[in-house]
Amino acid sequence: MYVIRRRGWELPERDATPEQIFLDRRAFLAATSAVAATGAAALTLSPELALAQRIADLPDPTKHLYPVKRNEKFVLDRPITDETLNTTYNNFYEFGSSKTIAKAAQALRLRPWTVTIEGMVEKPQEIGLDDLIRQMPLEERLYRHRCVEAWSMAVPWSGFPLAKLVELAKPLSSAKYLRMETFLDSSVASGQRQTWYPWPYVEGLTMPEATNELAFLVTGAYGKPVAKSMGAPLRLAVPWKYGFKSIKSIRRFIFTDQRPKSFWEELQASEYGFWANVNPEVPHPRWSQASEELIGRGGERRPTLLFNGYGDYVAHLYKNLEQTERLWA
Ligand SMILES: Nc1nc2c(c(=O)[nH]1)N[C@H]1C(S)=C(S)[C@@H](COP(=O)(O)O)O[C@H]1N2
Ligand SMILES: [Mo]
Repeated sequence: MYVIRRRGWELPERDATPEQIFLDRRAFLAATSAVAATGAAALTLSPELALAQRIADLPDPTKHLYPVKRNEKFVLDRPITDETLNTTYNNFYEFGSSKTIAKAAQALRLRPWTVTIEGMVEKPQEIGLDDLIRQMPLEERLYRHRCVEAWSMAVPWSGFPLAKLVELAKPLSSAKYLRMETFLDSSVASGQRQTWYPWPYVEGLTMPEATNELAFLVTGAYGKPVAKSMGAPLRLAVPWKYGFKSIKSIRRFIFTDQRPKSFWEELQASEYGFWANVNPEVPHPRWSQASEELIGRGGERRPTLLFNGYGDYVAHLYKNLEQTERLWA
């Protein structure tokens, strides 16, 4: 007998009615094969199919690890953003270009999930996500998040330092960048059928950025596994950079000597550069970056801080860059 728990946090509050749904094996199999049989057609999601897809989620074997211990070093200057708001106001173009993708993102299957470590490393590897999570030192960090669109949130992330994954990967000294890629599966991600976008979503960091103390791989938020809409089951948080650098639902880590061209840089290089360090003095070509709106705070605005307030950790990384380099988005 399969016992499937439908987690309230995976859904907008208004849809989270039954706490648990119990199904017998036949119903479970019927639900799964209905999804398989319809294939791409499932994307136009009838309510029944949408439900079937949620029900077909496999159990999360590392769910019991949360909540994890908070690292008190990272403190906020503003309240944590309301969880419901944070899980329903998202940029996740794989599921659509509006902010209301939470429902569509429920089609994402989080298990099985493997990540690959490739490129300029001692030995390429493929690791099951839960095997990776079990090897990593999980902690909670409160970080500010500043979207290039001039809004911000404050998030209690759970996860582990990206530096620990780099350690596991054993990159060669010739590796200068870490390129990351999101999953590619247009049968679950309706946005990926919009072929004018350069899928998969790509982001990249220099090696000193990737091993900086602040760079954090997120597996959870709000004391539980991270919500699908926020980039489950594995996303990045680089809080001194604009939000688009924090790639969601990562499948591939590729060590390389070629500077990665990101999804947004590919689309519009004049607006979204490689560095994307938060800087109130450099406006986006179409709007000012001097201040930001704190989402969920009744329209409250605050002056934006250089490096989003994280200069003590990262300013040194950019001291020796040539004048010609574009430091900012
Ligand atoms: N794969 C992927 N990652 C992504 C995006 C995306 O569209 N696809 N959007 C980025 C942008 S612009 C922001 S602001 C953050 C949003 O994260 P949140 O939904 O947790 O607030 O995710 C970033 N990571
Ligand atoms: Mo963003």
